[in-house]
Amino acid sequence: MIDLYYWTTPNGHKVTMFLEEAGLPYRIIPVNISAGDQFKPEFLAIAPNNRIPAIVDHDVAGGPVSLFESGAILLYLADKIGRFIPPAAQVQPRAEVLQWLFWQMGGLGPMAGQNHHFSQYAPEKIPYAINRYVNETNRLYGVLNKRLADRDFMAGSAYSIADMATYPWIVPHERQGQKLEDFPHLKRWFEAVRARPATERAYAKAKEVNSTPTVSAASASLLFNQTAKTVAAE
Ligand SMILES: N[C@@H](CCC(=O)N[C@@H](CS)C(=O)NCC(=O)O)C(=O)O
Repeated sequence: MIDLYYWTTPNGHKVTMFLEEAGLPYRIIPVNISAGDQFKPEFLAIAPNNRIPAIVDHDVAGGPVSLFESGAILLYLADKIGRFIPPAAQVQPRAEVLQWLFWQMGGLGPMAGQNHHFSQYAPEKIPYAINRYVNETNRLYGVLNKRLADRDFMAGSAYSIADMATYPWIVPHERQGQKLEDFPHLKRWFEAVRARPATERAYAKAKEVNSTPTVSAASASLLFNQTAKTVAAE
């Protein structure tokens, strides 16, 4: 059994998408980041960065194993079951998955996250910041669109953890100031991933856990005023 520390945000969806694809048994432990659950000592013991998702895998000899960071979790789980990433012996096919997984982790996720922040949540509308992140998101959509022009999925013909990492960050494309019509190959891929039964189950599960927006007037100060003091040892 895998314990998934989860909230209903893009980085959380990545892991439910994987677990639903894989058919691995798991238990969701909601970490309501709007209410401050991410600062509870029992969560910080597993996820010292006070961010979801995190997992504890009890089904390991000598375990349990605990992990935070969605990219690390996807890679660990894919290697665990030998699916959604080729094995190390297939050097180039595995590298295709890794580079696009890390492209999402280091590029699309952080840039789209700042896009959401400055376009929607910042109390001050700062045109420079909004343009910077909307444009950077647009550039990344263009890179992905080009990549998908001649292959079904990001790493090639097989659905992989790179696709699972990326899809939840394309779901809010309207909030990111992007039009999927401008990116026909990305749109085709997006619709194909959306139609996968495991994706549908993952998003249905999210609705069971929480149906309210994570960022509200009440939660904004908790989410957007964090410093080292917030996570300092007691
Ligand atoms: N790089 C991290 C980012 C995780 C992350 O930003 N999680 C957000 C939700 S999508 C969170 O837990 N936020 C809580 C907070 O800001 O206190 C990952 O991919 O796991």
